[in-house]
Amino acid sequence: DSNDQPYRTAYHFQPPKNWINDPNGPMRYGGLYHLFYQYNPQAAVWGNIVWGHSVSKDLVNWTTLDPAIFPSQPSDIKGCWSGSTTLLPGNKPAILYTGIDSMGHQVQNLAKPKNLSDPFLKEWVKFPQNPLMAATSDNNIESDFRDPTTAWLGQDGHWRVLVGSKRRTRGMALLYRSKDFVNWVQAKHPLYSTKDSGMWECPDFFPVLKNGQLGVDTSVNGDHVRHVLKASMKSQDYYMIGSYNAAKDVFLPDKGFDEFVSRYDYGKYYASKSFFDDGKKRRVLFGWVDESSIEADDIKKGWSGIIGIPRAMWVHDSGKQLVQWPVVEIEELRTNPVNLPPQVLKGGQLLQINGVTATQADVEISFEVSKLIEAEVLDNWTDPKILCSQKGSSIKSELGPFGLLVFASEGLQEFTSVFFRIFKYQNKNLVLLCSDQSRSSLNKNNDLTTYGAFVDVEPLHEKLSLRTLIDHSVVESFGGEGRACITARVYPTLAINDKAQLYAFNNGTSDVNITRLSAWSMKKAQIN
Ligand code: DQQ
Repeated sequence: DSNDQPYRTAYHFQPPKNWINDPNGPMRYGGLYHLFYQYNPQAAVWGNIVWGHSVSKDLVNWTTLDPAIFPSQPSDIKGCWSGSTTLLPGNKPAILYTGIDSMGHQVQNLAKPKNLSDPFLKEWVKFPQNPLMAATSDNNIESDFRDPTTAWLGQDGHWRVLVGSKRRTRGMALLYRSKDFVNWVQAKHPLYSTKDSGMWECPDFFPVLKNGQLGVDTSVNGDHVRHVLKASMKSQDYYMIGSYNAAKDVFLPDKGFDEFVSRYDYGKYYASKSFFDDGKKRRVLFGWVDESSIEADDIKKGWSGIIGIPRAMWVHDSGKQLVQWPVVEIEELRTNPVNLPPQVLKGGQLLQINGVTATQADVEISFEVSKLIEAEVLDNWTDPKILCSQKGSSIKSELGPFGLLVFASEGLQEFTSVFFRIFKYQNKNLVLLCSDQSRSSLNKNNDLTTYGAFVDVEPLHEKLSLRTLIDHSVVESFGGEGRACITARVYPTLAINDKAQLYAFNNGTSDVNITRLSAWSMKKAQIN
């Protein structure tokens, strides 16, 4: 009940209890969405890892089934770690996953459904020949050879798959090829590697259309697509956009993408995985959103880890970045709309948004600024996260901060602020989006780190839009129509249940216009 569990999410996915981390092998099969995830059946902390399994008709409501993959062979007896599904010809799913063998080594294993006519795919049969890939002496056999991707089919009829690894400090995606999905041979060169990036966890590699928002199957290649390479490292999911040279089997990042700089999300979001949804013809992304609380508190509440709202993902018209947006289905949960008329938000003004359930809401707000001459000048490029922590929501400038105060307690002892600030940098306008957790809870044991990202919008010609999904302990924000995403976890002690309040605020000295403010309470999804 929500009084004992004020932080439990109402529409972000989580199993009934215990620990989860990475989403694994998402796919659509027989009209159902399948989501697997790293799961500890015994406790709210990492350990005893199996593949938890849940299914959904709409990516919103989920039914949890028994774990699909759990230790049972010498090749996975110490754990069933991350991996992916591939749909083989004839629409036959296959799971490639990392097993921890009896020696503690990381190896790659194959499993297939026992009964293809069961839409729930409850039972999975492991290949007796497992493991199908073991590290060679080159790779860091013991600790760094894991997380196979969805495989793709080349023109030559051979499958390719990536496995995350590193050589000394160089992170890389190792490439393997197979004719029959059983016998895999390592290619001489990795698909791609970068120096000093460390181990690449959970790589993902897939095509995106150059134009438009639709997705394509993972095996598609040609002039009409770009390729995205994503790797998880240093607690963050980085990506590059580039092209896949199928003849040489290498990835070539576009100009400006020669290093891992761009991120799916600039908050807490890790080990994500995408899949092609052949129902709605889109690419959908799932990501793990870890807790920001201490382990003792996770044990007390009996669970840890959630999955971010599934996001449709495509390339922005500029070609320079990806755009992510919550799948449309989530809007079915919207209820009791509150629409405020366009209005001026004065410098220093706090505008309460009444009539929505402030702990369980979807808010869309757009701002327009007229006097950009007043933007603060930034002399040196600074990491946006550092800029956001130096200039929190209470530090005034001429233009901003302005945005939303969520999970605000009466009297504002607690609040989380998601806001914009505009700078002038090298004579251009630079828009910063921040998610400031520093005042989110009186319980200072929580990780209260502030997050920040630049949003590639031109505030003179475009609205500054922000959509924030609020869900008890989640603040999942999409700035600039999905051009910058920041997810945060917060654990207010006062601003819980019906005590939480929601505001729009402008802490700058100049007025800004709110051109749109729509908010909805969100119904509880049927999860579990
Ligand atoms: N989590 C899994 C690994 C992966 C890591 C283990 C990423 O396979 O590299 O639970 O969070």
